[in-house]
Amino acid sequence: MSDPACDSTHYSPSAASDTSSSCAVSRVSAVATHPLAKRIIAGERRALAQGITLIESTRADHKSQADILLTQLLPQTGGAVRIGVSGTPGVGKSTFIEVLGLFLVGLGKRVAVLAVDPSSVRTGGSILGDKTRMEGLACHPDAFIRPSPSGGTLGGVARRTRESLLLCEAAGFDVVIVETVGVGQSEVAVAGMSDIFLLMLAPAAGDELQGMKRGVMELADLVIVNKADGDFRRHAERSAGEYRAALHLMRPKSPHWSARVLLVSALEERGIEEVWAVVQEHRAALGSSGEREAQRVLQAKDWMWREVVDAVETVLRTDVEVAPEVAQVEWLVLNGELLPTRAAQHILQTFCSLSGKIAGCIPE
Ligand SMILES: Nc1nc2c(ncn2[C@@H]2O[C@H](COP(=O)(O)OP(=O)(O)O)[C@@H](O)[C@H]2O)c(=O)[nH]1
Ligand SMILES: [Mg+2]
Repeated sequence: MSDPACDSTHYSPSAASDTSSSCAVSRVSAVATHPLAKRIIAGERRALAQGITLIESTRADHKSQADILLTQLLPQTGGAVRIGVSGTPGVGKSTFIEVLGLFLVGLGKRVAVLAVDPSSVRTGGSILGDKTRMEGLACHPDAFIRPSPSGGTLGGVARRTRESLLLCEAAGFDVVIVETVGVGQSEVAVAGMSDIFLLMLAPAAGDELQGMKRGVMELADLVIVNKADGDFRRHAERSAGEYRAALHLMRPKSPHWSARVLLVSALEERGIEEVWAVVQEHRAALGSSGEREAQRVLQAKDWMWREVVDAVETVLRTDVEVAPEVAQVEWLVLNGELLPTRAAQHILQTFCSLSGKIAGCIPE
């Protein structure tokens, strides 16, 4: 189990001393005064779980505590290999992450697994709810598994996962794996918080390849064709060839890296070492060229803008005075009675009139 006692532990904000102002822009503080900060830096799993619970909380006082904690921990972050893993349900992600995770802890690494799954509220369970497939890893003292925060928009879930990732880094995890189901935008979100993005595919017939979303392939640094075993083996080999050909036709994601394709059997634990070798090769290629740092800076900037856009949209859609007007303008656009550009201008003007209200409107 992934330390359920920790996961369900609710952090008590009363124990924390909120010394900094929540409105002023505070720069990164070198002093970790938050009661959880030192314990997280010391690698205490329970404190890490409590920190993540704080991040996931929707209570305003918890939010400001989480901000303080994150700001204090920021200098300790950035040290992990951030791996994103995506693929359709049933492709074998959980099985693969379990095997890869155990391989890595076997190498002496500390491994954290997080999930981005905005559907968890609808389906009633998280993609990491199937812990049975990660039992070995979940029990390991050098591993930490955290299911997707339940509920909310993709933006909200992604933000909390990004922040949890930073906490895991502050806690000294060497590798953070972020898993997501292949549901369009969540892949973009996960690719936007990873150093390397692994797309896991099943052995497929040629026509399935045709139907595959090109955009998702373009995000991949490494395509893993899983289930290359038993009767699937031949299919897997042929699919790998087709994926290679498809990738060849796409523009490489980076001047220093062209996407690879590997065959894996998570079930038979084959191909795992090769995956890790490619991750390291990718790391070396992007590290020496300075691209990884540049990519992380860009990701942080994108994250900031995502936050701004999400917050603005939330205000426009939820504010009691403005939301009905926005809905009406939207309706006019839907009926072809108003140009989208005019509608946008109108909505932005309405937004400007709201400036006094914005401060308290951080999404979720
Ligand atoms: N044959 C075969 N089956 C696999 C492999 N990896 C996973 N599976 C099976 O595929 C099913 C779905 O696996 P799971 O890891 O839960 O997929 P997820 O939904 O992507 O997380 C399970 O029945 C696994 O046992 C593999 O490498 N080979
Ligand atoms: Mg799974």
